[in-house]
Amino acid sequence: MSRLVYVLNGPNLNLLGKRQPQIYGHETLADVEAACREVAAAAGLEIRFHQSNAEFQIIDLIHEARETAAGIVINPGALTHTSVAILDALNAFEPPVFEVHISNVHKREAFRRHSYVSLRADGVIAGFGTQGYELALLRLARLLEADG
Ligand code: CA2
Repeated sequence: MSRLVYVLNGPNLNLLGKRQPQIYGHETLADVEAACREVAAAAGLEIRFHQSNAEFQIIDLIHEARETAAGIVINPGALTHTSVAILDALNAFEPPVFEVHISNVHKREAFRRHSYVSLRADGVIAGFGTQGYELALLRLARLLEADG
């Protein structure tokens, strides 16, 4: 049984730790990747960690995940609020999908409260900072254990 999890990050998340630390904190995306790798290794998961500013690349990665992955953790960035195409790609992916937002999107502008991805996600984490990625990976590991 696959223990491979795709951790996908959308537009502008490459700027993490470099701008707007009051909203997104001081950790860089490289820090997030390192923390995810540590949690994944301890939980017996393998991860593929990606960031792209291009919607089509995220869709291609979701398609790639369909072949091999046991789950997806995705922070689609602003595409959360706009992308029916990412929703459609996730709808074609059967294993669990967890949506992560570093900030509490419900405490911000009204347009951030709507997520196309939440129509597919099995769970949503928002406002837990970059720790949200780690929590989503732990949940996936638990679900995979239960599956045997
Ligand atoms: O809170 C989140 O994780 C978001 O997905 C981040 C997106 C935003 O559009 C969503 O509404 C909520 C923005 C990602 C941009 O990240 C930056 C990080 C540092 C500096 C500038 C942008």
